[in-house]
Amino acid sequence: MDNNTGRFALLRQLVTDGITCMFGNPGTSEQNLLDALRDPEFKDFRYYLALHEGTAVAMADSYARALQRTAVVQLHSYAGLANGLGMMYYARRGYTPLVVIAGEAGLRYEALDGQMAADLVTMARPFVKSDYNGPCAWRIVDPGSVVRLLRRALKTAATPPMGPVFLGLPMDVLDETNTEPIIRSLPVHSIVMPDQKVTSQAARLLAEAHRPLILMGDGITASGAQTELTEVAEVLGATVWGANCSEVNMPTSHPLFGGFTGHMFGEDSKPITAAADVVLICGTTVLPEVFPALEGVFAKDARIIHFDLNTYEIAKNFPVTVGALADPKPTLGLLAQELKRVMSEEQRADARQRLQRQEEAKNAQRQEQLSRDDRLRDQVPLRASRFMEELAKRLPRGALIFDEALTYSPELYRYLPQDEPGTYFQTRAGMLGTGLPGALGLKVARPERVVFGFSGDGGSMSTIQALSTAARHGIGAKFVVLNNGSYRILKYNLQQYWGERQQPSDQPFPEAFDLTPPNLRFDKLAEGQGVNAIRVERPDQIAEALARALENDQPFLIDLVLSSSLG
Ligand SMILES: Cc1ncc(C[n+]2csc(CCOP(=O)(O)OP(=O)(O)O)c2C)c(N)n1
Ligand SMILES: [Mg+2]
Repeated sequence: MDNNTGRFALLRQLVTDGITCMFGNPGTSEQNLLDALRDPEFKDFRYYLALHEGTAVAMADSYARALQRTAVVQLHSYAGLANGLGMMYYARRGYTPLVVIAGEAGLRYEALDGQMAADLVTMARPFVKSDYNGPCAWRIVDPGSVVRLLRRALKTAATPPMGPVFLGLPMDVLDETNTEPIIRSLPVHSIVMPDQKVTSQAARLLAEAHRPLILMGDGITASGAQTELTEVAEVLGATVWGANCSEVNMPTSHPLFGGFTGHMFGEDSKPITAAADVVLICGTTVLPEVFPALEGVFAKDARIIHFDLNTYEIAKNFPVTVGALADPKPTLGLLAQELKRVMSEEQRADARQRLQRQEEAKNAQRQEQLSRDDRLRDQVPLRASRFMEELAKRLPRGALIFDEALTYSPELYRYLPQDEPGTYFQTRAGMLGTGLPGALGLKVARPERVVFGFSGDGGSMSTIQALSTAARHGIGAKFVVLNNGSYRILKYNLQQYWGERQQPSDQPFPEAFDLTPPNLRFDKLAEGQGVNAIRVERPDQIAEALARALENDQPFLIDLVLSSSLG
């Protein structure tokens, strides 16, 4: 093969940057790139074939999250890009570093408006990360700038605040001779801290709080600031709530971890946020709900402190008292020191009391939930809590979980606390179908670990072809499909809508909220794609199903038939 063209240079740059694989779905306008991948030079580079672009991007997202490293996705022309855009938005909301590439027929055809001609850069722009210069989507138009632009893409994706970027690859440009040097691309260092005056002011305000609250999200994990965040919470006796929180940003079994503010309704999070007199916000958006509250989110005289690497999020919707460009890890570390220095004996005693009260309330609530689960343990149709209880007894230490359990996520948290950073990953941004490919990306990233992915029946049907990727590449993730025959979450949400309008909650739901008929058989859908599976309908079948799932390192699916009741 004539290996001095742009397509080879592009692959060499990826390898130089430590990229060892690509997720994708090819078409004719990427044939030259796929053809180059056959060269023995790239024999160690893996191409994971996904049979839908949503699956490819979602796999790349969780792979990048698990390794905290940029992932590369290859899509086909406008058609493949369009199919992948929803998952790119999902990655953007979670700051996942992705380089998405897509081929085009060639610059020489520009004037002809042929089949598949489309402005890929404009299509990608609303779905990629933006920086100072606008949305990070580019197209290579000169054979001497293939590597230059790829390096820019790699650097930009990995520079905080991270996110997906796009690069359009006209075929003819990649077929030209390329002599660009291949040099490692490095992210821009961004460990920045506000100056001492700012952290001191924040510490003073927080020390005086009677009802402090911390709102945090995935910016904590991106910075590796879990320990510092927990320390600040402990010193202050402040309850911590996750918002846009899809990773282990704080051990969830910690007494001061309050829970998640939720994805849907501002009216649900308002009682939490409005009760505080001083709020520390770090590494999150305020607030990420679909229907956020427009007013009254914070108490009238509350002091708001927001430290973030994404300055766009600071005071985006509500005024703040102190806002600063800040990397969470060093900034929270310094803040904890400063708090210890300035807090009076009385303030410390109050903080200890708050911690104790919160611990008691959390324990009482947990006991109540467990005894409710206990009453439902033996029910048929099954309750998710029974399955989670049995799984918790058998799950090996260090196992990774991908959670698109949606309406069953509370049961998942209850039995499988998320305490160890890097072991738990949740869907976000309202994107459906992340569960199956999410588990696959985790297993590709961490093949030595057991990986469980949870997904609803609705979510699973969106990306069901992910199972064929598992079988083809021998990716031994375990899938649990929570099969309740419905889009159950839509029913809860409609009930809330009715409630807000003083309408009865027992009206019939739209028929489109039910997935039955037909009676979906996920065990058969799995077997038809080369993945072994079992259907579980009764409590006494759970143990065997889990034993089979865990007996080897092959992919395996559990079709868990659950009660669809809204209780
Ligand atoms: C691409 C896309 N289509 C539709 C929706 C709307 N939606 C959100 S959740 C949901 C249903 C989820 O059902 P399932 O996965 O079965 O979980 P359950 O609610 O039953 O727990 C739908 C249709 C969406 N968020 N994204
Ligand atoms: Mg469902």
